[in-house]
Amino acid sequence: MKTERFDKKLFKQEVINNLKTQFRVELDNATQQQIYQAVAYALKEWIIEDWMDTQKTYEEKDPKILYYMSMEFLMGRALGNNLINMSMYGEVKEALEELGVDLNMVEDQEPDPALGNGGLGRLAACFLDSLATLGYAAYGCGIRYQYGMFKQKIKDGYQIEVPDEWLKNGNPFELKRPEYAKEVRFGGNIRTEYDEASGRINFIQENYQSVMAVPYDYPVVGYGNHIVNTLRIWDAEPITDFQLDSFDKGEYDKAVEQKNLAKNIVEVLYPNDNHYEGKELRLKQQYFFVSASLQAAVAKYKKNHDDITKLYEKMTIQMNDTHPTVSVAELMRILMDEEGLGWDEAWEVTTKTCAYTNHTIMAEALEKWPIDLFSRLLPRVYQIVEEIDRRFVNKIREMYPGNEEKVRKMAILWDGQVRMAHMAIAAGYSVNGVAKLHTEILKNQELKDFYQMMPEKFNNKTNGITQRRFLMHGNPLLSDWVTKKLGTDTWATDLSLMSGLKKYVDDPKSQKEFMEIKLQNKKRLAKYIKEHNGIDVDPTSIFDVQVKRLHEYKRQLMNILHVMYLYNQLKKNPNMNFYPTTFIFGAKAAAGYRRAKQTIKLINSVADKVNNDASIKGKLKVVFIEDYRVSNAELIFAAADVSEQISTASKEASGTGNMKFMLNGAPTLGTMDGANVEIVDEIGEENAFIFGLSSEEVINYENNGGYHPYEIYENDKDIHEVLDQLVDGTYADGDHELYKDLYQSLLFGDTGSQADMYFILKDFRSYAEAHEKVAKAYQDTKKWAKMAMTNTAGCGKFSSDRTIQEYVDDIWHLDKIR
Ligand code: 7GP
Repeated sequence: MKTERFDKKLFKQEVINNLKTQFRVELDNATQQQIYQAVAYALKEWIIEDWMDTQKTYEEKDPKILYYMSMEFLMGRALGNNLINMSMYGEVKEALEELGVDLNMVEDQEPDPALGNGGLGRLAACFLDSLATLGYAAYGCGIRYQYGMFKQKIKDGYQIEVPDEWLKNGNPFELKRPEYAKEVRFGGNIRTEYDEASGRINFIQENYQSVMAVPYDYPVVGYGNHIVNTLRIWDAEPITDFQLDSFDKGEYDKAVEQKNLAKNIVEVLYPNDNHYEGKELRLKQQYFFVSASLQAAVAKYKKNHDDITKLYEKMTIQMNDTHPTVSVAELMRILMDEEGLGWDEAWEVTTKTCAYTNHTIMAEALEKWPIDLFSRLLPRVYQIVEEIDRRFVNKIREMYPGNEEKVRKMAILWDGQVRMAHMAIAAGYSVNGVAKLHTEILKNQELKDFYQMMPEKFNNKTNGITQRRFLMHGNPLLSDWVTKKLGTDTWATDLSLMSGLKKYVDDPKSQKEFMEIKLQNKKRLAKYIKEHNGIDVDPTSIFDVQVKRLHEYKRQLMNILHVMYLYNQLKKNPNMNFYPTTFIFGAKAAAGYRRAKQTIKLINSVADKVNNDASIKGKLKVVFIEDYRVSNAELIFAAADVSEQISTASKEASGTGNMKFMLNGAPTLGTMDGANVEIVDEIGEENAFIFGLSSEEVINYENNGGYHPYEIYENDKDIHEVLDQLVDGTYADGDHELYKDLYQSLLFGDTGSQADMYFILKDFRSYAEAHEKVAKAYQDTKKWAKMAMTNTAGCGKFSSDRTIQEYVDDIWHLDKIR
C-alpha cells in the first residue's frame, strides 16, 4: 500500500481482515487489545512501503550515516505518533469511528515502550524523530530489553516496582532481522600468533563465551516526507544448541552458561537515572550492543566501499553519554584485528568517527569500571584501552612536561579504574554539553584540563524536543489553534514560526481562546486523576506541576516542604488570601535509592492529610500521579499552568521537560539552571518566575565547604516548624523515625557529605516568594494569559529539529535526503 493517498475503505478492510487472520474474530467480538493490534498491523503495511523506499534511496545515494549509540531510547507509544507523522491521524480516526471504534481507546492499548529512564533516553527518541523528519540517514542503536523501565504502583504511599512486560502481546511495529545477527564474545584469554605471510601479529581470543546478537528493527517515521529511518535494537540468543550436540561433546556446562548469558544480558534496563552502579552485567550490556552495532555498521560500509581507511566519510558515531564509549576500543579492534589496519591508521579512522555527548556533571553518574572486571570481561578490548591510555599519557607529558598532576587528573587508566569519559574525550572528535550553561561548566570546571588541552573539540548543543509528539499529538486543541492563528501548519517542521503568535498575546479574544483550551486540557487531566487516583481536583485551580525522575538534585523535597509550609499557613489563618492550587507530582525513584523513595512517601503522606482536611476547603490539593511515563506526560504538559524546574543551580545539565511545558504555555518557576537560562533568554525574565542561588554561588559554596543550614533553621520559624514536622509524626501517624533521614540530611548531612547538599533551606524563602508571585500573577487573568502565550510563542528555539540541524552542521556533516 502506498501512503500517497489514504484509502479509508481499504484501511477499514485491512483492520477487519487482520482481526480475522490474526485472531479469528469479528470486530464485534474482538477485545480492545486485538483491535489495537489489527490497527497497528494495518498501519505497518503503509509504513513498510516508505521504509523500503527510504532504504533503497539510501543505497542509491550513499549518504553518510549517523549511528546514534544509546543504552536508552524512551520512545513512548508509536501508533498515534506514526499517524501524526504520516498525516493520517484525522482520517484513521474517522475510519475507525465508522467502525464504531474510538482511536483514543485503541491508542491506550499500546504498551508504552519504556527502554529508557528519563532525560537522556527521551532525548534520544526526540532526536530520531527529528533526524527522520529532516531527512538524514540515521540508525538508533540500542538494546531490546525484555523488561523496560518498571511500572510504578503506589501502595500505602510507597513506591512498588512492577515488571514492565511490554512484549507480552508481541509488538506489531518490530521486524526481526536474523540475517544481520552478529556474534559477540566475552572473557577468555588472548593468544598472540605471528603470521609469517603478513608479518603481523594476530590476536586470538580463546576460551571465551559468546552470544548471538539478533537485531529487531523499528520504523522511525519522519513527518510528512515519506522518510522512514530505523531504530535497531539487539536481542541476544544462545549460540550453542545445547539440546542437540553439547551432551556428546561434554560441553554441557558451557552450553548452559552461554544460554544463561544470552538470557540475562538483555533481560532488564537498569533503572538508574544520573547514577552509576558498576554492575558486571551492565558492562556486558554495553559491550554487547556496541560490538553488534559496529560489526553491522562496518559490514554495511564494506558492501559498497573498498577503502576501510575512508570509513569516517560515510559514517559517524555519536556516543550518548559514556555508556557506549567502549565503541572507541571496539572500533579499533575491528579495524586492526579484522580489517588488518595498523595502529596509526586505525586510530585516525576511529578519532574521525566517534563523538561524545556529556549529559550530567553529577559525580555519582561518572562511569569508572574496575580494571580487573573490565579486563576479565573484555580481554582484547582492554589491551587496546591500555595502549590508548599509554599514548594519551605520553601526549599529556609532551604538552605538560614534568606536570604529573595533569596525568593523574586526565589519564584513562587510574587507580585501578577505566575512566570512560576520559577515553571518550581522548578519542572523540567532538565533545558536547547539552545546554549553554552546562557546556560552560564542563569547560571551566568538570573537564577543565581536557578543555585546556583540546579546546577545539568542545562545543555546545542545547537540547530540544519534538513538537510533533508534545504539541500535535499531546495537545490537539492548542495545535489546531496555533495552525489557525498562524494560517499554516508548517510550524510542525519549523518551530521558529511560533513567534508569529506574539502579535496575539495582548489580544483579549485570543487570550480567552488560549485559556479556554488550557481549561479543557485541565479537565482532561482532572478526569485522568479522578480515574487513576480517585482524587477530585478543581480544574480552575492553579495546576502547579513537577514531573521528572526523582533525584535529590531536582529537589522534589523542596517542593513538598513548601506545600507543608503553605498548609501550616492556611491552618493558622483559614481566611488568608490564597488562590486554590493543585500541586501535581509524578516521578519514579531508582529501585535502590532510599532517600528518593522516602520523598515519594512524604509527598503521598502530605497529599493524604491535606486532601482530606475539610477545614482548608479544598484550597490546597496534592496529587502524586502514579507511573509517570511518556504517554501520561503528554496529558500532563498540556494541562499545566506552572512548570516547576527547581534543580539546584549548576546540577541540571539541560532539562527537556522545561521545554515541553513552555511549548504548552506553562511559565517556568525555576532556578537559573540548565536550559532554563536559555528559556529566560528567549522570553525575558518577566515571563518566568526565577528564584534561588545562581550556579556560581552554588559552586562557590561547594568549593568552600558548603553552608550552614542550621542557622536558617534556627532563625526562620516557618522553616523550623516544617522541618520539625518531619520528625514529630505529623505526616507519619505519630512515627518519629520515618522521615528522620530526610531531616538529618538537611540539617546535619551524612558522613562524608555536607548538610543540605542541594541548598534547599538556602533557597526556600526565595522559592516561597516566587510562589507568591505566581499566585498573584495568576489572578490577573490577562497578565497570565499573556505570559502563558508568550511562552508558547517563544519556544521556537527548543525544537529538536534545531538541535539536530546544529549537530549536522557542526559535528556530523550528514547529507540531506529529499
Ligand atoms: C539528563 C540530564 O539530567 C538532563 O538535564 C538532560 O536534559 C538530559 O540528560 C538530556 O540531555 N541525564 C540523564 O538522563 C542521565 O542519566 C547520566 O545522565 C548519564
